[in-house]
Amino acid sequence: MTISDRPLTAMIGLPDGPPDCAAYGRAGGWQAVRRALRDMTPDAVIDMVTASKLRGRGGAGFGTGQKWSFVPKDPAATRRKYLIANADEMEPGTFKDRILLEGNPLQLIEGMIIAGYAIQAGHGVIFLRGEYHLALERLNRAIAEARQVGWLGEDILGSGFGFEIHVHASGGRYICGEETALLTALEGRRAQPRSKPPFPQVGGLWGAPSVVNNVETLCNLPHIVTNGAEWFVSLGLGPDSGTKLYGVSGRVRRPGAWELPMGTPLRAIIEEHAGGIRDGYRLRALLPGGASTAFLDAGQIDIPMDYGAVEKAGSRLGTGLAILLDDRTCPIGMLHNLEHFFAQESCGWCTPCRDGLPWVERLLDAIENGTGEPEDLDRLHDHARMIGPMGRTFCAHAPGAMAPLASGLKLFREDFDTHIRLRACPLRHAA
Ligand code: L3W
Repeated sequence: MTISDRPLTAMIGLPDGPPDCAAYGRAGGWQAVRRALRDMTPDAVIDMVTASKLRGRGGAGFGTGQKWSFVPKDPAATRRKYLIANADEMEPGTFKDRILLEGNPLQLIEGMIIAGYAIQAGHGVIFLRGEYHLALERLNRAIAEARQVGWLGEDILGSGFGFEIHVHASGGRYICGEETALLTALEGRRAQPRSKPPFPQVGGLWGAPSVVNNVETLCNLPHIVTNGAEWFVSLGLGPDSGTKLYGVSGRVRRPGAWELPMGTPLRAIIEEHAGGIRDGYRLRALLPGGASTAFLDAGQIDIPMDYGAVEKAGSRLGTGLAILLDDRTCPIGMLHNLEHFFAQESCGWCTPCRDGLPWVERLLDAIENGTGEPEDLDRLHDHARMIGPMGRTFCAHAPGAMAPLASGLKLFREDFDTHIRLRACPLRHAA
């Protein structure tokens, strides 16, 4: 792979740490913002990003150009539109945005100026996970330097376009990553999701048109504007364009994250990049893109990791960072751990989620610890049926929580039965 085949991480991991404005420029940075602000209209930038087929990298995969196109084009409203980078990376098993934030904050800043210009927003906000202390320090340093040399502020490059960026460190709840809860939190209120529509692009922060894009999505923009939409499309191996930060955690030889062509087969990610499963273990199943995706069976690892292929296999690409389950880890224990997280992170606004998730957690706790009854399985199925589909709860939190449960109930049926019959975990029983 040449450097231009992994544009997002080409400047990451340098011996001197993240580049400053001058080093970033010497390595090809700032070309895109120059091109966009000097030679392109905002609509031409939106058209280019639409043609690149860039899709949101936070999990949902919505078309970026299409999302921007919903923002009203009122020139007088420039100061009252917002661009928000969703850097609240709290999805279990996911650590891709952290690499981009810590490794090259200027790439995100350049991407945000381009996005801000495209939608004509005067203000950008980076909503950052509260625990990302190093990223906070590096982002603030990079923003201050960019402001000092004129990449941020009034009238950038004499274009008449001005843009400012502020960093907001999150109070630390998973729900803040949901775009409408994020907006509510930014307004200084308790982070509860809002109903959509109105979508943020029309009525977002303080009611103003706002776009919320994931960090990885925004980091792709300088490369698209510099190299063109066709180049970006050519990077993907299948129907989706660009590269993706894929990752693996679990019992592999080299857990980590790697920038690879979009559509790289899951097997190659696990075996070549993560070094394969550790000796003495066997792969049983995996969550392809974070805790809120459905389990895939070990026999499905020949699928390409693109949005359509993973969906066809019964799950979602999600964040693209897989969590592996091996044959010596109890699947009920893993599910219990995941549902504990989801129950704890429910915002409490709607009853099915607030009451349903702790109930699921208690049932899994009982089964794992040998006090479960056969009827508990029916109760778990009922929960998956009742709060799994979208629309039964206020936001996607409970449906996300039910994705591993519903798929786990099918895939690990025997494990559930054995736990209930033995009144103990068979793995612990055998040890
Ligand atoms: C205008 C319409 N806009 C959809 C926009 C919407 C949003 C985007 C996606 O995220 C994902 C899930 C998990 N008119 C629109 C429209 N939009 N229809 O498109 O929207 P949606 O509703 O499909 O998804 P969402 O609720 O925004 C759910 C992932 O988030 N997740 C966690 C992710 C965690 C990380 C991390 O830690 N880095 O990313 C949890 O559920 O994968 O796919 O902007 O406005 N008709």
